[in-house]
Amino acid sequence: KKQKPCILWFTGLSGSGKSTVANAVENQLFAMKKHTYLLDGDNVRQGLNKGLSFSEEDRIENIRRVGEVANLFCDAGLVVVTAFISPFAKDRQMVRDMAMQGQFVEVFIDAPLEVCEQRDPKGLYKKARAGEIKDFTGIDSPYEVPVNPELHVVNDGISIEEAATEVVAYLKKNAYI
Ligand code: GGZ
Repeated sequence: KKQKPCILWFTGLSGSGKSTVANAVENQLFAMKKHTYLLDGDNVRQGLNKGLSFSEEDRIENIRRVGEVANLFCDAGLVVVTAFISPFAKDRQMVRDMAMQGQFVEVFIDAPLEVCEQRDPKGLYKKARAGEIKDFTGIDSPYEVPVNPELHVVNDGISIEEAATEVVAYLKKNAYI
């Protein structure tokens, strides 16, 4: 069966598991011989979006460009997976509006701030608390919780594989794959 291209737009706090779950989703899809492309805040900000800060204005531009690139890959027929905090509801709406009807799947990777802060894989929350990083999402910059995401994954107390399986199940159920 042919796959139907879509953009799997992951949103969530730093440390919520977006990138990890996105990677696991990609691996599961690869095993099913589906063609995917992953865009991740971590690497996109070192290349395409090098020079953009975490000010509100630059975050908007970060998300806008990613939305455009995601559309290109989607046009090429891929299941595009993006992993950006994308903290502002209006910016998520912007990329949704940029996508073709029915091709945008918003996936809220939901882990409580306390949990993310405890994980703190890169020590960024610690630095933000100490005032060494400013405008840090969840600390002194807002995260607007998605109101109507296509998929809400509570990534607290479940394994990465389980979280990824929820996403893949959604894609199957809705005939994307
Ligand atoms: C949020 C920041 C910040 C600030 C650096 N606020 O957990 P990480 O480290 O690996 O992922 C985070 C990444 C966020 O980039 P995004 O492009 O996803 O953000 S946005 O969608 O809001 O544009 C975090 C790191 O960059 N990081 N400074 N101030 N996250």
